[in-house]
Amino acid sequence: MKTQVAIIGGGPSGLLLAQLLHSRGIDSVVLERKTKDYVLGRIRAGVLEQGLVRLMEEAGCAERLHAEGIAHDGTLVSYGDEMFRVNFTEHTGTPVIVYGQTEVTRDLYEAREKAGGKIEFNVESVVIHDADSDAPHLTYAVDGEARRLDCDFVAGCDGFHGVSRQAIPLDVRREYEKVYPFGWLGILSETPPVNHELIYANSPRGFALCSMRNENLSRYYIQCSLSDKPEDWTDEAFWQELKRRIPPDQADKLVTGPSIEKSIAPLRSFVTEPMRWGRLFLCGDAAHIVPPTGAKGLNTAASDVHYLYNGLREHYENASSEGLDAYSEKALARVWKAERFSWWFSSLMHRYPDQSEFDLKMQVAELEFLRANKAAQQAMAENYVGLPY
Ligand code: FAS
Ligand code: PHB
Repeated sequence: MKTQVAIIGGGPSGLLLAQLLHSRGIDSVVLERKTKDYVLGRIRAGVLEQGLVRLMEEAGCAERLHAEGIAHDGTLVSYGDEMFRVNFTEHTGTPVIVYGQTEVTRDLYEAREKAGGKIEFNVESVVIHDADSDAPHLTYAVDGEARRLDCDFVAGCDGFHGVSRQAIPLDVRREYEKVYPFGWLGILSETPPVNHELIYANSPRGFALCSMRNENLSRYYIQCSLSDKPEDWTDEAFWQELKRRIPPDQADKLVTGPSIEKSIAPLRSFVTEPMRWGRLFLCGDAAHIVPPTGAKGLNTAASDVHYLYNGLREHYENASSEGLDAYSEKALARVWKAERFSWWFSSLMHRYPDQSEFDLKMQVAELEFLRANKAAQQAMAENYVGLPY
């Protein structure tokens, strides 16, 4: 089989790229390791930057997002018994949109299927060949049948555990990593959100986040030990712990209910440089990971897709390699700013096992400064709603 762009990974990065390319008549094939249901069953991001919303519009997939997405003009930040609000719209003129990654992915799958897009599921043993030549190709297997896909370009959209990053030679690749000494235990419950906006809470017992998917589907997280397993936590134990970590007036109105999903995500900051090797381009989690505190994971994958899509479009429409040649540097410039914000907000809101009394004083001082200082809130708002592409 031959295509113009071979895309490894049928998550949001791969699907969004495929749909954008399709909108310009550029052919692609998506190779996905799992089934569509498995991909849609992963509960992940919940907050979209306007940049991703605009890309979904450009891809012709934003109808349900506009109908069901919830605009948030700000967020609450609590520490101890204190709480204040950071107003995104006041500082940036821009809200964020609360709309689950699952729904983004569902919309993209629906659009690809409607357009007759080529997606192969249950793909195994993907190997990238001759990425640093003018004629790369992939080999892989489906149900034990060996297959080959010849292409002009390869987009590595296969996430942190994919194969694309490994195709960049070790003597070329530079990796940067920070592993956090805790994870996030998250649950999904068919209950009304405790508040109409998100609450990020720094409590003596650890971090908590009150989020949502819609007016009757709530998403909550508490910082947990890396040794914890979801089955260690009953629903009741989770609710009791969450109530201890959020302000009392919020805890009093928290509506609890059975969890319909419960999982633990480890937190790490990770970046691979470069994000290009010959005709292989890494996108999204294949190249970088952020702690979810700043809601930057999915949104930084989107800016990668924006840069790569436009580079490929220029190649095919104007025979220009300018966008592709600038891809890695341009994507990384924004990736590192997302890494910084996610690290900063994680450092501000979590309790670390080795924190000294002085460290705790620094956290409170930073929170007090953020609470009182307009410039500090402006900086947080600009990063949270999304820096320019
Ligand atoms: P993805 O990992 O989503 O998709 C990669 C796809 O490639 C997967 O479908 C995988 O099956 C496939 N694949 C892998 N190897 C392959 C191979 N060899 N061959 C073919 N296919 C292969 N971000 C937030 O903003 N907020 C959050 O709360 C949040 N929570 C998260 C929780 C968890 C547990 C994880 C892992 C991530 C979370 N993220 C969160 C980040 C997440 O949203 C990612 O940024 C987003 O999924 C990135 O999308 P992709 O780059 O498409 O990678
Ligand atoms: C979510 O709703 O899953 C979510 C929201 C904001 C974050 C992280 C996760 O920072």
